[in-house]
Amino acid sequence: MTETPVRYSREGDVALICIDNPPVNAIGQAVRTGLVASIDAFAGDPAAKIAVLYCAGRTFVAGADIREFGKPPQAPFLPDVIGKLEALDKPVLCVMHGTALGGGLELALGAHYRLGVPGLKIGLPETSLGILPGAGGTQRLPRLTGLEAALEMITSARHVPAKEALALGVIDGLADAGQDPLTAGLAHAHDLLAKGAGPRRICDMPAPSIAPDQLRDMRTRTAKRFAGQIAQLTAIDAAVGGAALPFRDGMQHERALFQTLMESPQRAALVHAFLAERKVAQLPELAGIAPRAFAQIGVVGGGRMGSGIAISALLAGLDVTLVERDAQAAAQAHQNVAQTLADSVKRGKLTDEGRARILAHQFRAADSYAALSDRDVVIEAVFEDMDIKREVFTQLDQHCKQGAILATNTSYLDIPQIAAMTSRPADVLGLHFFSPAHIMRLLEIVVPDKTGADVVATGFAFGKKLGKVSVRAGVCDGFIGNRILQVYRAVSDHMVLAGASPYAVDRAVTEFGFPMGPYAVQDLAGLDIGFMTRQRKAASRDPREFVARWADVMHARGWHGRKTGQGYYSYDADHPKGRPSPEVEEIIADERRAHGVTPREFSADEIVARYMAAMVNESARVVGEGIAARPLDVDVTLLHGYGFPRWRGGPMHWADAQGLGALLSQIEGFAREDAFFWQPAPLLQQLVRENLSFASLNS
Ligand code: 3H9
Repeated sequence: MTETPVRYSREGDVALICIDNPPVNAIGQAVRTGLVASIDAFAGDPAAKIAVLYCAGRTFVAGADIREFGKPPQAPFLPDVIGKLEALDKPVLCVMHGTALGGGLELALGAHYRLGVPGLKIGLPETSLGILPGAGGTQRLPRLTGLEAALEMITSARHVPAKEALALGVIDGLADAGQDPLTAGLAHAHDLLAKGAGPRRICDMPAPSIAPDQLRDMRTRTAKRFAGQIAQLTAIDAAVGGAALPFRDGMQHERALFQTLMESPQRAALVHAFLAERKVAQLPELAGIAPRAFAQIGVVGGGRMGSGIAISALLAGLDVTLVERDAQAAAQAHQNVAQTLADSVKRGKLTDEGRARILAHQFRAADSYAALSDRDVVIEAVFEDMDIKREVFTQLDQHCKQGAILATNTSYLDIPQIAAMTSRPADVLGLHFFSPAHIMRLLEIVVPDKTGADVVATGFAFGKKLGKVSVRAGVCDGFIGNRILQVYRAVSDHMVLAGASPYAVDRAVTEFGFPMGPYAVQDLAGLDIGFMTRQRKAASRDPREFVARWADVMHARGWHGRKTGQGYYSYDADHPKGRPSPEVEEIIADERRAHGVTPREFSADEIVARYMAAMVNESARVVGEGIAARPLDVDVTLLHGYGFPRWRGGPMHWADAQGLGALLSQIEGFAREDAFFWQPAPLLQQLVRENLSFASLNS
């Protein structure tokens, strides 16, 4: 018999079917083949009265093998394998531990009994990959839980904890704490045999129904929550349509819709996003490099950013000392952290006991750098001013132990210059968090030339511990994300100067899938931030660069965005999200007149075309210059820090899908109007010449 990742054995009258396919027991073709062989072996084994299906390793099956998606499907197909399991005339007990997701849960639903090991989470997260549960999940789960609960699980893609799974009837019981799947499975199988339990097939259970009003509401809510995406509504169609049909026909209905989604660009984009998020931390330079210890964390600065970083580390179980400039500021920082932890309790992210434990044992705020002398990693999060940074890093150099990593959270200052202020530049790097730091998942790990590889490895290990998606970035103004942002903001200003209103730009961009447009985002961040950036760059700016003076006029009037009630939008109690401001349009019109511009119309398509072309072109520069290691690093940065719609995969994935040749021609067309702004990125030109895609640079 050929070796497969599925083992069949027997203990007395209990057959054991064990899937052993690390790391997450994903069901690929070899597992499907192994399952068929084991099912046949069980069926033909007269001594086996019941089978226990379980997994080795850290988790039950985490789903179908995502890496097979987009390739020609190979038999045996998962729905058939599961159908074969369910059709057995001897009972099958499935024991799940870790995460039973997607095809994993669908496999379990084909078994006749289901037992969870405490700590188990179940879910059908396929819609988050742009597909639907395609191995019976939309047909079997509703028969157990009713349509409403099943559709909530399927459309939200959430991981459901064991107790809830039990309450929903998806599992029949929970093993004792500490029992492994095999021991628990054997004990439960003997109980079932003693009770004379036979096969109990979900396919034989009656199909549920849903009231038309309820269905309509659910579709409306889902369409709003997942605007632009197709998988969630299609999954509803599969479940509801299937429930009205005999089981076999329902399965075919599900299969047909599954295949349509499998072919969709959204599936390709979402799977790219999933795999890219995991690949960002896999850098050849870090292979085999052990990180340093990082249990003791120091933070300098207790403002919004510093306290957010501290909370992020505290929630990950690390010990944090935060230093502020004096006792009063330290007390304030302590209060900020305590308040945010209390909010985390309210949001269900932390228990009250957890909050009390953190404050009693894991966290302290001090007013002296000496308090940082035992810290493994210290992150500076003070005001963005080189003189202040100099003061901080000189102090850190004096007080921190040898081997401590000194990190700056700067978003644009020159990190090599900061490193040079210390006697240990190899221990310095950038850890650029995004605000609010305990919520936003992106972490740019900015690596100057002199930084040690083990320091970078520690940055990644630290980011992972905090639950961040960490992306390596090289040194330049804005690193990866803010550098690209500056360019797509600039192109928006170009369009506004030429006649588009800021509101039309925001509308087109949100219709494309961003949660907010560039002007609404500036209002949220504060127009004073943009003003300071313009000031900072004034001296080094190329005179050919267009700078929107209307923004200075607005700033001078004290219109600093949401916090002042007026920015690009006007905010009041009736319009908390803002309404267009005729005065802003007038200020912009003045500037058009000053430039002698006759305003012209911009369609939403043209706005998006220019916005995306500028973003992709700058992204290509960022990769070409080695600021981002690969195109996928840009994609992950924009997805996690800048609201790029996940179902479009990120700018580089999106560009590949459009065709790089077409994009380059478009940029060359724009360059005929403005050759300075629209200089095609050399990497983009090269890829087009060589008929290659950005994806070709990802491996
Ligand atoms: C499906 O089931 C379709 C069916 O309905 C219908 C079929 C007909 N496949 O995330 P981690 C890899 S769709 C292949 O870092 P964690 C992952 O890439 C599927 N590989 O660990 C990584 O590889 P590497 C529905 C997979 O502990 C390694 O495993 N299921 C798969 O942080 C470790 O992963 C899902 O959507 C897979 N399905 O989280 C669940 N899953 O080391 C997707 C993981 O080379 N998976 N890998 O980078 C997850 O959500 C998380 O991986 C999980 C573990 C929570 C399981």
